[in-house]
Amino acid sequence: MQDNLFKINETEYILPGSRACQGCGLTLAYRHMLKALRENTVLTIPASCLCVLHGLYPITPVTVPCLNTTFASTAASASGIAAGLRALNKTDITVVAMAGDGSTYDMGIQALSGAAERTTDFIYVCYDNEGYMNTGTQRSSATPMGAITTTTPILTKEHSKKDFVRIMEAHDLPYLATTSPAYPIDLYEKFVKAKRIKGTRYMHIYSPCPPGWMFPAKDTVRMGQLAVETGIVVLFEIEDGKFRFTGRSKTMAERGKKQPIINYVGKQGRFRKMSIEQLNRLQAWVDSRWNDYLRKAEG
Ligand SMILES: Cc1ncc(C[n+]2csc(CCOP(=O)(O)OP(=O)(O)O)c2C)c(N)n1
Ligand code: SF4
Repeated sequence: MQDNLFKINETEYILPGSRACQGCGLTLAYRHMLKALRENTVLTIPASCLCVLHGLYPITPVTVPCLNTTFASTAASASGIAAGLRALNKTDITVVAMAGDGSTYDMGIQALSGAAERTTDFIYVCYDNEGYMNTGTQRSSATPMGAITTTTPILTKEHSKKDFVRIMEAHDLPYLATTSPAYPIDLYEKFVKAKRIKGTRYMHIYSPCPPGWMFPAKDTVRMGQLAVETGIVVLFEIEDGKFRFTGRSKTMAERGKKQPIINYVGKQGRFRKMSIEQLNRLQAWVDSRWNDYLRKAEG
Protein backbone atom coordinates (compact mmCIF):
# COMPACT_ATOMS: atom_id res chain seq x y z
CA MET A 1 0.00 0.00 0.00
CA GLN A 2 1.29 3.44 -0.95
CA ASP A 3 0.83 6.41 1.39
CA ASN A 4 -0.74 9.18 -0.65
CA LEU A 5 -2.70 11.99 0.97
CA PHE A 6 -4.01 13.22 -2.36
CA LYS A 7 -6.08 10.19 -3.20
CA ILE A 8 -8.35 10.39 -0.13
CA ASN A 9 -11.97 11.09 -1.09
CA GLU A 10 -12.70 14.75 -0.26
CA THR A 11 -16.44 14.24 0.40
CA GLU A 12 -17.44 14.41 4.07
CA TYR A 13 -20.08 11.95 5.30
CA ILE A 14 -20.09 13.26 8.89
CA LEU A 15 -21.12 16.90 9.00
CA PRO A 16 -20.01 19.29 11.78
CA GLY A 17 -22.00 18.89 14.99
CA SER A 18 -21.52 15.30 16.11
CA ARG A 19 -22.32 14.53 19.77
CA ALA A 20 -19.14 12.54 20.40
CA CYS A 21 -16.60 13.75 22.98
CA GLN A 22 -13.74 16.05 22.08
CA GLY A 23 -10.79 13.99 20.80
CA CYS A 24 -12.86 10.85 20.16
CA GLY A 25 -10.76 8.27 18.27
CA LEU A 26 -13.88 6.52 17.00
CA THR A 27 -15.11 9.69 15.25
CA LEU A 28 -11.78 10.21 13.52
CA ALA A 29 -11.74 6.61 12.29
CA TYR A 30 -15.41 6.73 11.27
CA ARG A 31 -14.82 9.82 9.16
CA HIS A 32 -12.09 8.10 7.12
CA MET A 33 -13.95 4.81 6.98
CA LEU A 34 -17.00 6.48 5.38
CA LYS A 35 -14.77 8.39 2.94
CA ALA A 36 -13.43 5.00 1.79
CA LEU A 37 -16.83 3.29 1.60
CA ARG A 38 -18.63 6.28 -0.04
CA GLU A 39 -22.33 6.88 -0.78
CA ASN A 40 -23.66 3.40 -1.51
CA THR A 41 -23.30 2.25 2.08
CA VAL A 42 -25.94 1.17 4.55
CA LEU A 43 -25.15 0.71 8.22
CA THR A 44 -26.62 -1.15 11.14
CA ILE A 45 -25.46 -0.28 14.66
CA PRO A 46 -26.46 -1.16 18.22
CA ALA A 47 -26.58 1.14 21.27
CA SER A 48 -23.13 2.67 21.74
CA CYS A 49 -21.07 5.85 21.47
CA LEU A 50 -21.54 5.47 17.70
CA CYS A 51 -25.28 5.56 18.21
CA VAL A 52 -24.90 8.77 20.24
CA LEU A 53 -22.66 10.23 17.53
CA HIS A 54 -25.46 9.55 15.01
CA GLY A 55 -27.91 11.50 17.18
CA LEU A 56 -31.70 11.33 17.13
CA TYR A 57 -33.86 11.27 14.01
CA PRO A 58 -34.40 13.62 12.18
CA ILE A 59 -31.28 15.42 13.36
CA THR A 60 -28.08 13.57 12.49
CA PRO A 61 -24.65 14.65 11.25
CA VAL A 62 -24.22 11.37 9.33
CA THR A 63 -25.29 11.30 5.68
CA VAL A 64 -25.52 7.53 5.04
CA PRO A 65 -28.61 5.47 6.01
CA CYS A 66 -28.44 3.61 9.29
CA LEU A 67 -30.61 1.06 11.09
CA ASN A 68 -30.45 0.88 14.89
CA THR A 69 -30.54 -2.61 16.31
CA THR A 70 -29.88 -4.49 19.55
CA PHE A 71 -26.43 -5.59 20.76
CA ALA A 72 -26.74 -9.34 20.18
CA SER A 73 -28.37 -9.01 16.77
CA THR A 74 -25.97 -6.60 15.05
CA ALA A 75 -24.54 -9.18 12.63
CA ALA A 76 -27.97 -10.82 12.19
CA SER A 77 -29.37 -7.41 11.28
CA ALA A 78 -26.64 -6.98 8.63
CA SER A 79 -27.41 -10.49 7.31
CA GLY A 80 -31.07 -9.46 6.91
CA ILE A 81 -30.17 -6.25 5.08
CA ALA A 82 -27.80 -8.17 2.79
CA ALA A 83 -30.53 -10.76 2.03
CA GLY A 84 -33.06 -7.98 1.30
CA LEU A 85 -30.69 -6.20 -1.07
CA ARG A 86 -29.91 -9.49 -2.81
CA ALA A 87 -33.64 -10.14 -3.28
CA LEU A 88 -33.95 -6.68 -4.86
CA ASN A 89 -30.91 -7.39 -7.03
CA LYS A 90 -29.11 -4.36 -5.62
CA THR A 91 -25.53 -5.56 -5.80
CA ASP A 92 -23.72 -2.22 -5.59
CA ILE A 93 -24.53 -1.40 -1.94
CA THR A 94 -22.05 -2.11 0.85
CA VAL A 95 -23.66 -3.40 4.05
CA VAL A 96 -21.79 -2.52 7.23
CA ALA A 97 -22.44 -3.69 10.78
CA MET A 98 -20.50 -1.56 13.24
CA ALA A 99 -20.33 -1.98 17.01
CA GLY A 100 -18.17 -1.34 20.06
CA ASP A 101 -16.07 -3.96 21.81
CA GLY A 102 -18.72 -4.60 24.48
CA SER A 103 -21.25 -5.32 21.80
CA THR A 104 -18.82 -7.40 19.74
CA TYR A 105 -16.55 -9.27 22.21
CA ASP A 106 -19.24 -9.93 24.81
CA MET A 107 -22.76 -9.73 23.36
CA GLY A 108 -22.69 -10.03 19.58
CA ILE A 109 -20.11 -12.77 19.06
CA GLN A 110 -22.56 -15.60 18.31
CA ALA A 111 -24.44 -13.80 15.50
CA LEU A 112 -21.15 -12.57 14.04
CA SER A 113 -19.55 -16.02 14.16
CA GLY A 114 -22.64 -17.58 12.52
CA ALA A 115 -22.74 -15.00 9.74
CA ALA A 116 -18.98 -15.34 9.14
CA GLU A 117 -19.27 -19.13 8.91
CA ARG A 118 -21.99 -18.66 6.26
CA THR A 119 -19.75 -16.07 4.48
CA THR A 120 -22.62 -13.56 4.48
CA ASP A 121 -21.79 -10.54 2.35
CA PHE A 122 -21.11 -7.61 4.69
CA ILE A 123 -18.33 -5.75 6.47
CA TYR A 124 -18.29 -6.09 10.25
CA VAL A 125 -16.45 -3.26 12.02
CA CYS A 126 -15.55 -3.46 15.69
CA TYR A 127 -14.32 -0.17 17.11
CA ASP A 128 -12.44 -1.17 20.19
CA ASN A 129 -12.30 1.54 22.86
CA GLU A 130 -11.66 -1.20 25.43
CA GLY A 131 -14.78 -0.78 27.53
CA TYR A 132 -18.49 0.02 27.67
CA MET A 133 -17.77 3.71 27.22
CA ASN A 134 -21.17 5.15 26.35
CA THR A 135 -22.50 4.16 29.76
CA GLY A 136 -19.47 5.49 31.65
CA THR A 137 -16.50 3.10 31.29
CA GLN A 138 -17.55 -0.32 32.48
CA ARG A 139 -15.19 -3.27 32.01
CA SER A 140 -15.55 -5.41 28.87
CA SER A 141 -13.56 -8.49 27.85
CA ALA A 142 -11.56 -6.10 25.64
CA THR A 143 -10.36 -4.02 28.61
CA PRO A 144 -6.61 -4.57 29.07
CA MET A 145 -5.25 -6.07 32.26
CA GLY A 146 -4.26 -3.40 34.81
CA ALA A 147 -6.87 -0.80 33.76
CA ILE A 148 -9.34 0.85 36.12
CA THR A 149 -12.99 0.95 35.10
CA THR A 150 -16.16 1.84 37.02
CA THR A 151 -16.80 -1.89 37.48
CA THR A 152 -13.23 -2.49 38.72
CA PRO A 153 -13.18 0.56 41.03
CA ILE A 154 -10.78 -0.53 43.77
CA LEU A 155 -8.63 -3.11 42.06
CA THR A 156 -7.63 -2.99 38.42
CA LYS A 157 -8.78 -5.52 35.84
CA GLU A 158 -7.00 -8.80 36.60
CA HIS A 159 -7.58 -10.71 33.34
CA SER A 160 -5.90 -10.18 29.99
CA LYS A 161 -7.79 -8.68 27.07
CA LYS A 162 -9.61 -11.29 25.00
CA ASP A 163 -7.78 -11.68 21.70
CA PHE A 164 -10.90 -11.25 19.59
CA VAL A 165 -9.03 -10.63 16.35
CA ARG A 166 -7.57 -14.14 16.61
CA ILE A 167 -11.07 -15.56 17.07
CA MET A 168 -12.07 -13.85 13.83
CA GLU A 169 -8.87 -15.06 12.14
CA ALA A 170 -10.03 -18.61 12.88
CA HIS A 171 -13.06 -18.02 10.62
CA ASP A 172 -10.79 -17.96 7.54
CA LEU A 173 -12.39 -14.81 6.18
CA PRO A 174 -11.59 -13.43 2.73
CA TYR A 175 -10.35 -10.23 4.39
CA LEU A 176 -9.51 -9.15 7.93
CA ALA A 177 -7.60 -6.03 8.97
CA THR A 178 -6.63 -4.06 12.05
CA THR A 179 -6.57 -0.27 11.91
CA SER A 180 -6.10 2.84 14.03
CA PRO A 181 -7.36 6.42 13.61
CA ALA A 182 -3.77 7.51 14.28
CA TYR A 183 -2.90 6.09 10.83
CA PRO A 184 -5.77 7.33 8.64
CA ILE A 185 -4.22 6.46 5.26
CA ASP A 186 -3.61 2.87 6.34
CA LEU A 187 -7.21 2.75 7.59
CA TYR A 188 -8.61 4.34 4.44
CA GLU A 189 -6.81 1.96 2.10
CA LYS A 190 -7.92 -1.09 4.07
CA PHE A 191 -11.58 -0.03 3.85
CA VAL A 192 -11.24 0.66 0.11
CA LYS A 193 -9.92 -2.89 -0.24
CA ALA A 194 -12.60 -4.39 2.03
CA LYS A 195 -15.34 -2.73 -0.04
CA ARG A 196 -14.14 -4.52 -3.20
CA ILE A 197 -14.12 -8.00 -1.63
CA LYS A 198 -17.21 -10.23 -1.24
CA GLY A 199 -18.17 -12.33 1.77
CA THR A 200 -17.75 -11.49 5.46
CA ARG A 201 -14.96 -9.03 6.04
CA TYR A 202 -13.82 -8.17 9.57
CA MET A 203 -12.28 -4.78 10.38
CA HIS A 204 -10.91 -3.91 13.81
CA ILE A 205 -10.41 -0.26 14.78
CA TYR A 206 -8.43 0.45 17.95
CA SER A 207 -10.08 3.66 19.13
CA PRO A 208 -8.40 5.77 21.83
CA CYS A 209 -11.01 7.26 24.16
CA PRO A 210 -9.87 10.29 26.20
CA PRO A 211 -12.47 10.14 29.05
CA GLY A 212 -12.42 6.34 29.38
CA TRP A 213 -8.65 5.97 29.19
CA MET A 214 -8.08 9.19 31.15
CA PHE A 215 -5.76 11.21 28.93
CA PRO A 216 -6.09 14.76 27.50
CA ALA A 217 -8.30 15.02 24.38
CA LYS A 218 -5.46 16.63 22.39
CA ASP A 219 -3.37 13.41 22.71
CA THR A 220 -5.66 10.97 20.86
CA VAL A 221 -3.46 10.57 17.80
CA ARG A 222 -0.29 10.31 19.91
CA MET A 223 -1.96 7.63 22.06
CA GLY A 224 -2.89 5.67 18.94
CA GLN A 225 0.67 5.99 17.66
CA LEU A 226 2.14 4.85 20.99
CA ALA A 227 -0.17 1.81 21.00
CA VAL A 228 1.32 0.76 17.66
CA GLU A 229 4.91 1.76 18.53
CA THR A 230 4.85 -0.35 21.71
CA GLY A 231 3.29 -3.31 19.86
CA ILE A 232 0.17 -3.57 22.04
CA VAL A 233 -1.68 -2.78 18.81
CA VAL A 234 -0.39 -4.39 15.63
CA LEU A 235 -1.40 -3.10 12.18
CA PHE A 236 -1.85 -5.91 9.69
CA GLU A 237 -4.17 -7.46 7.14
CA ILE A 238 -4.98 -11.03 6.19
CA GLU A 239 -6.22 -11.49 2.65
CA ASP A 240 -7.14 -15.01 1.51
CA GLY A 241 -5.09 -16.46 4.36
CA LYS A 242 -1.97 -14.38 3.66
CA PHE A 243 -0.78 -12.30 6.62
CA ARG A 244 1.11 -9.05 6.14
CA PHE A 245 2.14 -6.23 8.45
CA THR A 246 1.15 -2.78 7.24
CA GLY A 247 2.20 0.83 7.88
CA ARG A 248 4.15 1.57 11.05
CA SER A 249 4.00 -2.05 12.25
CA LYS A 250 5.65 -3.14 9.01
CA THR A 251 8.50 -0.68 9.55
CA MET A 252 8.88 -1.86 13.15
CA ALA A 253 8.97 -5.52 12.09
CA GLU A 254 11.64 -4.74 9.48
CA ARG A 255 13.75 -2.80 11.98
CA GLY A 256 13.16 -5.31 14.80
CA LYS A 257 12.32 -2.51 17.23
CA LYS A 258 9.41 -1.53 19.45
CA GLN A 259 9.07 0.72 22.48
CA PRO A 260 8.54 -0.64 26.03
CA ILE A 261 4.89 -0.80 27.09
CA ILE A 262 5.48 1.64 29.99
CA ASN A 263 5.72 4.43 27.37
CA TYR A 264 2.05 3.76 26.55
CA VAL A 265 0.46 2.84 29.90
CA GLY A 266 2.36 5.58 31.75
CA LYS A 267 0.42 8.24 29.81
CA GLN A 268 -3.07 7.02 30.74
CA GLY A 269 -4.82 7.59 34.06
CA ARG A 270 -6.67 4.25 33.80
CA PHE A 271 -3.37 2.43 34.48
CA ARG A 272 -2.40 4.50 37.52
CA LYS A 273 -3.01 1.64 39.96
CA MET A 274 -1.23 -0.98 37.89
CA SER A 275 1.31 -3.03 39.85
CA ILE A 276 4.86 -3.76 38.64
CA GLU A 277 3.87 -7.42 38.42
CA GLN A 278 0.93 -6.52 36.13
CA LEU A 279 3.16 -4.28 34.03
CA ASN A 280 5.62 -7.15 33.52
CA ARG A 281 2.77 -9.52 32.67
CA LEU A 282 1.38 -7.03 30.14
CA GLN A 283 4.83 -6.62 28.56
CA ALA A 284 5.17 -10.42 28.31
CA TRP A 285 1.68 -10.63 26.70
CA VAL A 286 2.61 -7.94 24.14
CA ASP A 287 5.98 -9.59 23.36
CA SER A 288 4.44 -13.02 22.91
CA ARG A 289 1.78 -11.74 20.47
CA TRP A 290 4.33 -9.64 18.58
CA ASN A 291 6.60 -12.69 18.14
CA ASP A 292 3.64 -14.76 16.94
CA TYR A 293 2.90 -12.14 14.29
CA LEU A 294 6.57 -12.01 13.24
CA ARG A 295 6.45 -15.80 12.71
CA LYS A 296 3.20 -15.46 10.77
CA ALA A 297 4.73 -12.82 8.49
CA GLU A 298 7.60 -15.19 7.71
CA GLY A 299 4.93 -17.64 6.46
C1 LIG B 1 -29.56 -4.99 26.37
C2 LIG B 1 -28.97 -3.66 26.74
N1 LIG B 1 -28.26 -3.58 27.89
C3 LIG B 1 -27.69 -2.40 28.23
C4 LIG B 1 -27.84 -1.29 27.45
C5 LIG B 1 -27.20 0.03 27.86
N2 LIG B 1 -26.07 0.36 27.04
C6 LIG B 1 -26.17 1.26 26.03
S1 LIG B 1 -24.72 1.57 25.26
C7 LIG B 1 -23.91 0.50 26.30
C8 LIG B 1 -22.42 0.30 26.16
C9 LIG B 1 -22.00 -0.38 24.89
O1 LIG B 1 -20.61 -0.65 24.93
P1 LIG B 1 -19.79 -0.91 23.61
O2 LIG B 1 -20.48 -1.89 22.75
O3 LIG B 1 -18.40 -1.23 24.00
O4 LIG B 1 -19.83 0.48 22.83
P2 LIG B 1 -19.30 1.93 23.36
O5 LIG B 1 -20.32 2.39 24.35
O6 LIG B 1 -17.97 1.74 23.96
O7 LIG B 1 -19.31 2.76 22.15
C10 LIG B 1 -24.79 -0.08 27.22
C11 LIG B 1 -24.39 -1.06 28.25
C12 LIG B 1 -28.62 -1.42 26.26
N3 LIG B 1 -28.78 -0.38 25.43
N4 LIG B 1 -29.16 -2.61 25.93
S1 SF4 C 1 -16.69 8.04 25.49
FE1 SF4 C 1 -14.86 7.67 24.22
S2 SF4 C 1 -15.55 6.50 22.42
FE2 SF4 C 1 -17.36 7.41 23.42
S3 SF4 C 1 -17.73 9.36 22.30
FE3 SF4 C 1 -16.45 9.81 24.12
S4 SF4 C 1 -14.32 9.67 23.37
FE4 SF4 C 1 -15.63 8.66 21.84
